Amino acid sequence: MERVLGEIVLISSTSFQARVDGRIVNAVIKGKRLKGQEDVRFELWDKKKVFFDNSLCVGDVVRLEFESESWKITERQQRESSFVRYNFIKRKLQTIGSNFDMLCIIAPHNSPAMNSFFVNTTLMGLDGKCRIVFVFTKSDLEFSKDDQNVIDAIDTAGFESVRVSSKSGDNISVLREMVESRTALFVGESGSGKSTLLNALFCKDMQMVGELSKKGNVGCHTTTSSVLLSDEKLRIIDTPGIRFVRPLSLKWDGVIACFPEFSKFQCRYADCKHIGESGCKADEAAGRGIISQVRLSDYRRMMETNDGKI
Ligand SMILES: Nc1nc2c(ncn2[C@@H]2O[C@H](COP(=O)(O)OP(=O)(O)OP(=O)(O)O)[C@@H](O)[C@H]2O)c(=O)[nH]1
Ligand SMILES: [Mg+2]
Repeated sequence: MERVLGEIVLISSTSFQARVDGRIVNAVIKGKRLKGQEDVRFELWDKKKVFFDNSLCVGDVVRLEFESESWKITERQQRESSFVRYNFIKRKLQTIGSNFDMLCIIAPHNSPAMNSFFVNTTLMGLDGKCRIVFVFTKSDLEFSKDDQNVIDAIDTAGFESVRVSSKSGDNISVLREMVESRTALFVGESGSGKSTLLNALFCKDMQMVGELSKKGNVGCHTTTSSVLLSDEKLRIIDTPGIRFVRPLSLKWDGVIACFPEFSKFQCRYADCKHIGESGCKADEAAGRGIISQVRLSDYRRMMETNDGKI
């Protein structure tokens, strides 16, 4: 019996597509339960509260065997990194990609409108260490001073960012250089231009692109499942649009790691959560421009959304 390692490149409702020795094969899970390692995220998430939906995701490295004329997946290897989001329908956290070494958080300058809450809280879905780049798309469109503030706040917080336009070609070669020789995971709201950007980077139509809805100027969920696309130089995981991560049961260390600039001020109590406790210095720091007011507001909104579950 042939036994090999492969990687999951696409998941459909009934089976998986895996790349094995450079070719794509269809495979199913052998037996009822897949053997596998614990995920990296278990360090950051409260194991007692968290429910994960899927046993496999795009990017997973798996062991397969060829048996009775078909490929069977017998085991998943430990994930080096992963990205989760809360699935409102299934009421579970769902892993949408793994084993990437670059996370691109994609937000449009406009159309749909810049969503600072998305920009400032999406990093919470990441588990594992990797290069993080905020990609602000559609730079050919007009944007407001408030939108500019959101972008500036990301720079001030110390994150890497790039502004691109798939339409005019602005900075596409800069981003291509950044993603080359890496595995990049694209996450963003529906309509933010992820698939268009992927096509621009590959210089060919790899993914379908959707129009925005005429009514709300929002995306129409054109990409419906994650997919790993690659050529000799690029490896990019395109994902379906997400509204926000909602990191229920992410531990405090995981939350505060997404706001590294909050270490620039010191509150009276070391375990201050910056949500109005006495001796909290967050507002003063925002007033003095040490941290951004937008990021502090989004942080507090996220803490409320999570119902104090952190
Ligand atoms: N003006 C302008 N429009 C863009 C740009 N990039 C993408 N668009 C438009 O934005 C719309 C949505 O693009 P998609 O690439 O389908 O967005 P997506 O993020 O993949 O959306 P989902 O698959 O639904 O998650 C399309 O109408 C694109 O033509 C850009 O750089 N400038
Ligand atoms: Mg898409």
